[in-house]
Amino acid sequence: MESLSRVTNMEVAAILYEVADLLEIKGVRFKPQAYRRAAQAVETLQEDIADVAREGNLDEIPGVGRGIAGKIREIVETGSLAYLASLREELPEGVQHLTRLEGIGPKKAIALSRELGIRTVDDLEAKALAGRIRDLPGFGEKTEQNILASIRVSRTAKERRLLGYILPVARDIERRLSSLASVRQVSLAGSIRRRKETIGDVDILATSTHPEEVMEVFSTLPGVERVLVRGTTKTSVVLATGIQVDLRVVEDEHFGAALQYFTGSKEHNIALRKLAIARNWRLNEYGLVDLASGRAVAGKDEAGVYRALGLAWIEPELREDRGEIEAARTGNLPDLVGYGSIRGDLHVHTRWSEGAHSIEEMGQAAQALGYEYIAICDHAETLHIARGLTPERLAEQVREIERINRAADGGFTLLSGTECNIGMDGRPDLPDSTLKDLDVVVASVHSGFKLSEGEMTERVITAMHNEHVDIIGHPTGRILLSREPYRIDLAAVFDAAAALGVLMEINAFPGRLDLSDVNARSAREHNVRFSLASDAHNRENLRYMEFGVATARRGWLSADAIVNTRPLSELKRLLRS
Ligand code: DGT
Ligand code: CA
Ligand code: CA
Ligand code: ZN
Repeated sequence: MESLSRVTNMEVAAILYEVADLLEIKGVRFKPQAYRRAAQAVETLQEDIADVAREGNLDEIPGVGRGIAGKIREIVETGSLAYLASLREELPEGVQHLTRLEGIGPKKAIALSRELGIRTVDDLEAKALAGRIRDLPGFGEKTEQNILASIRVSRTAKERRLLGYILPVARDIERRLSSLASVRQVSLAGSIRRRKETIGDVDILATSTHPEEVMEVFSTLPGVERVLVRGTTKTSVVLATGIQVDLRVVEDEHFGAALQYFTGSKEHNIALRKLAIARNWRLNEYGLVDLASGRAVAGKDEAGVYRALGLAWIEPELREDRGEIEAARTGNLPDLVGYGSIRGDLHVHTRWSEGAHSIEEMGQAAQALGYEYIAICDHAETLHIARGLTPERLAEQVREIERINRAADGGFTLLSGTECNIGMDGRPDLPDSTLKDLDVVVASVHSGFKLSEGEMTERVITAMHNEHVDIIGHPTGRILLSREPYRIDLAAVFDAAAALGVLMEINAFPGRLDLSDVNARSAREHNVRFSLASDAHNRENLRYMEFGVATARRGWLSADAIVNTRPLSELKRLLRS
């Protein structure tokens, strides 16, 4: 067992992110991006950062240069970073809490801190409610209202975490528990098993011959900061990252019923219990019992519970009481796209714009995942913050892609592409003469989020009328836990997409998942087809595809609705020429 004091990848990443934030607040150029890229790489690293440090291989992590490698070594060895402490001292206290709010940049944060002595979000809220913000130079009443709105969004953010960041942590705990000799069965349950986009707490279920031993191991796992409840049937802990994990140890004969119950959702369970009551049965976490005879009808395995109620087994991703029970009763459950059904990634970035790796490196990593193709979609010129490509640079990139494809031994293809920006007038920020030579054109909104619904809808539909545009990237622009989607008439967009043969992206980046599950399902009802994409910024990010598949499954999608489940030849026919 490893020692408790070991820093986790997420803790290291958190320190690097804070350094990036503080440098940005100070107005330092380039360094914030370097720290953020390193943080992202550490966060998504497969290996344990402490091991990598011990082996002296830190600067082999993509995106981590010599300087930052030294900083990481210090964090791993001492648990903290002197550089961060000195940055914190230079800036007015609390500024970095304020800049986390959408719409508050460094200048505003420093003004709020210096002029009004605001140190915390709570204090900011109190002063905004008291009307004290509006009189500061450069603020005004509208800004005051926007600040209150941002605080409301960030409040819900505090309580939930992104699936993409929690699932690896949960799987790690699951693996450690299942390696114990006394443990017979282990499964994730709750929202994380349903692959909901955000997670309140992690639920895990196990059966064991020695529950006390399991609970002892669980409550002393690396990363556990506090034990909230300690019993032989339920133990709850809080990890250093603030995530709560509940472990329940149940009897083998109840495992299926407990798994069903603790997977939820609550709404799904309530609907299921109604079916039981109609048969004069009782359904709870111990099983399904016939009240007349007292006989147990089911409980050992989960499928048995559904079977007894006259239902086909329902995939956890569907258990939201959105029609899945009726579908299971009538044999109409969808044939969901599988996690292994994706043949390629249709939107990734490279070093040519804001990514961390070369085209070859992204290609090799994609091939290692078993993909047949990958589309290189770097940003175009107007997206300066992402070092977008001019038409000339893009033409150069296309030639480079062709060169690599020619040199390859076949079986894997790099597709040329772009993630161009949709201008305020709905035009892509690359000329048609450039777009026509690309295999894949993703067009996304990256600015001007404040348009009216009508204007935004027209803007995006105008972009779809450009015959070279294949895919609308992250179609609602939301950032989970931080930015609301922009206003847009999705039904109109979906109708246009179906008519024009434009694909809607399901962007799998953990903070996006855009289209969402619900929107994807609605798009499918409008006969839209989809592109699933990781939007990877480095090779490790390619693994985010899993969360896009989860979103598609929660949106009831089958493989046939998703173009990148098709082999390359078919894919090419499904893209607009
Ligand atoms: P979360 O943690 O907010 O992301 O969402 P869940 O779904 O994981 O909710 P959680 O952790 O409170 O409870 C786990 C499961 O236990 C939940 O999905 C269904 C079941 N459950 C919890 N409370 C109730 C309840 O009051 N009634 C019923 N029928 N089921 C419940
Ligand atoms: Ca939960
Ligand atoms: Ca729970
Ligand atoms: Zn984008």
